[in-house]
Amino acid sequence: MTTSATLEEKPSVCPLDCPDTCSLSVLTDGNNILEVRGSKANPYTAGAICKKVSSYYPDFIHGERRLTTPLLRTGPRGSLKYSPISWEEALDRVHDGLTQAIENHGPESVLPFNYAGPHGQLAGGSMDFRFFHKLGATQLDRGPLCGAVRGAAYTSLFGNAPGMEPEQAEKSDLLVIASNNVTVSNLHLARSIKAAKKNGAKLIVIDPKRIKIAEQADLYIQIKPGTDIVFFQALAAELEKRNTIDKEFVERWVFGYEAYMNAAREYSLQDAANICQVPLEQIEDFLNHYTKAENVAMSVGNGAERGRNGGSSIRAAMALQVLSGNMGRPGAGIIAKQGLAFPSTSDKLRRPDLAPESTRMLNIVDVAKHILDDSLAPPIKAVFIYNHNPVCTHPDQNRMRRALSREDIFIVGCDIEMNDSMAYADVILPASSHFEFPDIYAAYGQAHLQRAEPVIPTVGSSLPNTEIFRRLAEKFGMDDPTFKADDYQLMDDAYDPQAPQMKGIRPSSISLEHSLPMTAENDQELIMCKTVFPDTTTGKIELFSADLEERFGYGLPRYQVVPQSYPLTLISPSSSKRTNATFGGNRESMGSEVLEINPADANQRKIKEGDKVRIWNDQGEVYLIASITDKVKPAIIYSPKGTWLGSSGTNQTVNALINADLRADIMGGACYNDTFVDIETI
Ligand SMILES: Nc1nc2c(c(=O)[nH]1)N[C@H]1C(S)=C(S)[C@@H](COP(=O)(O)OP(=O)(O)OC[C@H]3O[C@@H](n4cnc5c(=O)[nH]c(N)nc54)[C@H](O)[C@@H]3O)O[C@H]1N2
Ligand SMILES: Nc1nc2c(c(=O)[nH]1)N[C@H]1C(S)=C(S)[C@@H](COP(=O)(O)OP(=O)(O)OC[C@H]3O[C@@H](n4cnc5c(=O)[nH]c(N)nc54)[C@H](O)[C@@H]3O)O[C@H]1N2
Ligand code: SF4
Ligand SMILES: [Mo]
Repeated sequence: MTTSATLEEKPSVCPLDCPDTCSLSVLTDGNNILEVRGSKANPYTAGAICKKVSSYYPDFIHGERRLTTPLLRTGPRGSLKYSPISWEEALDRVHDGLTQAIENHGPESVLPFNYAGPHGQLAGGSMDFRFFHKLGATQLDRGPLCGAVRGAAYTSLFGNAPGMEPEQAEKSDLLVIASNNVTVSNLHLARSIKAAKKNGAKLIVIDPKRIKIAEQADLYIQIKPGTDIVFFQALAAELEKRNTIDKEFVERWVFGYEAYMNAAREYSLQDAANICQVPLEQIEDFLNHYTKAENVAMSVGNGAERGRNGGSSIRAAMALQVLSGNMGRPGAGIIAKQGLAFPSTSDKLRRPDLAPESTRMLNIVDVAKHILDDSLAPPIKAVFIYNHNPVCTHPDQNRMRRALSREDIFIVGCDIEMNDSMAYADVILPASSHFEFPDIYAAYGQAHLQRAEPVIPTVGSSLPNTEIFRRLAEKFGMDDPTFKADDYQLMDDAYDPQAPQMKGIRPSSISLEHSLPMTAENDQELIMCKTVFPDTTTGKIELFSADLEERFGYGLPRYQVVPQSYPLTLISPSSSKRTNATFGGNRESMGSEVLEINPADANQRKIKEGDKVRIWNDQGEVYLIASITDKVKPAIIYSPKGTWLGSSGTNQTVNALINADLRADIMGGACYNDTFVDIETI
């Protein structure tokens, strides 16, 4: 029995795919996670965490879905019929399955199918990458599932130089929040916004949905999704007309001004009002706030990237900050890409040099299509799913399920808990959670490097990803020291200990009680064009990108009209109950998910509050519960991402309705939000 004397608070870090990467304090009795709270080790997250982590983590670690032993499939794929086996047998079977594919079709017939489930550098991608590189397996371009469009939009302007830390927003006198559901997706920014507002700052929110933060806004703009490009280009042209372009800044720092403005001048404010479905007075109001403010901070989230105008919209939003000279001062800038502040040495950690030259690279969004393609040379014959729940998170869920149902491919699954994707695996390897192994954590929404030690022993016979791949490497005869590096060596391979921001501290010895701030030189905050500088080929901020022109024909952002096949547009953003599909198995998530719909659309279809509704298109159908609200625009409906199959009576989720073959303008990004559907009561 547990006595209070054995209870202990231990430091940890949240590993979920969330920009904030909170420092945690975990109450444990030595074997179990009893409570998860925020800690002050990271001054940005400073003791506050989201409700889902505090409420659902103990069940995630110790609940009935937890995988505690290797499993062998004994029934049809998806049937959840499995028998426990030993690690020895499991690893032998994985070895045999992969070897058979390699012998018959070559190493590229093996596909590591992983995304970013854990954000620790070790669990997220270290020994596993070394193993698959050495094996010569097909490589996966993972960015198109999330982040690559927004990331490339940013780096096309600034190169690999970090944007402003979210804390700096407190020094701004105007905050522009576009396509970012702050209170759900990156809640600590809401705290900085609150602090800024207390100092008198104004807030503008641009989002098709009147999200929670919009309730506090001085101006809320309910934009039509996919049209921000026009909104921001028209504003750029108007700034020029009003003579409020910061010419000095542009002269010194900007490349491609004329080309950009030429394109922007095509749109008047009235065009923007028409195309973006925004009242002209609101656009005028935006301009008044914007030109009056001294230091504007802008956060452009991922929402807008998930459509065909994604890259263009995000670039045009960021370009406005450049044209107006909102850079070079504390509180003026773009809150983005803090990840670039960390001195990552990922090649040393992941060793891409071990892979044979010209190993093929596939877009992650195309995986199901490729698995089903018998003419692909070589075909995909073995799939290793880990750090990823593709059945619940990819577009075109039904195609993904058809692909993973092929009996002639060998599927390995590796996860912490049983889920809808693991249910397709031939062999399941139980992974330990981050509470059970050491790891090091950068972040993608703030600039503090953190480290954690395990707070409980491994649960059941689960093993950390690093150890699983060490053992697999050994099975495959990879006996070089590269494949034997322990977790602390891997940490030291992940970041450059000589980088000034490391202050002489080895990554593996970062304090567990204090995060390490990734500052600019001489401990200064990250201020573009003052303490950090554009890292582009021209050394300037590039409003015209030769690289995006060459790769995608998008040297400049450009609006395209998106053809619509059904009357309603379905947006599926972050849910406060889940991180992507993580915690989707919790009972709070297993009931029917909500569908938000405008009263006009509901009335037209005789839908009443709380009705069970059927949402469908050519690809699938889903049952959801109608919530009628004017928070959403007419013709736009909302249902959050990350539900599991069992949550809808059709055994499909909204991801079944998303077309996997549509791509954003740049980077081959998935178009979750270009989903067109119709809806009826059932
Ligand atoms: N409809 C819709 N769908 C979307 C989006 C959308 O906007 N709309 N957005 C997308 C976005 S933003 C993203 S990032 C993707 C994310 O998609 P996924 O990466 O598939 O989602 P996650 O739930 O974050 O994580 C996947 C799995 O990693 C496992 N995991 C965590 N830690 C470990 C570990 O240490 N070892 C192992 N082996 N497994 C571990 C978790 O248990 C979880 O099952 O989904 C996308 N899907
Ligand atoms: N609680 C929770 N937090 C999360 C996640 C989660 O699943 N749950 N997921 C994490 C991950 S992986 C990611 S990538 C981030 C994503 O987090 P965010 O950056 O917030 O992105 P989304 O949630 O996709 O969408 C945010 C907002 O964009 C709006 N939007 C959609 N299209 C457009 C458009 O064209 N223009 C404009 N102006 N707005 C638009 C939507 O209405 C939505 O309110 O959140 C992370 N944080
Ligand atoms: S999911 Fe995000 S907000 Fe919640 S604890 Fe983790 S890092 Fe913090
Ligand atoms: Mo994401």
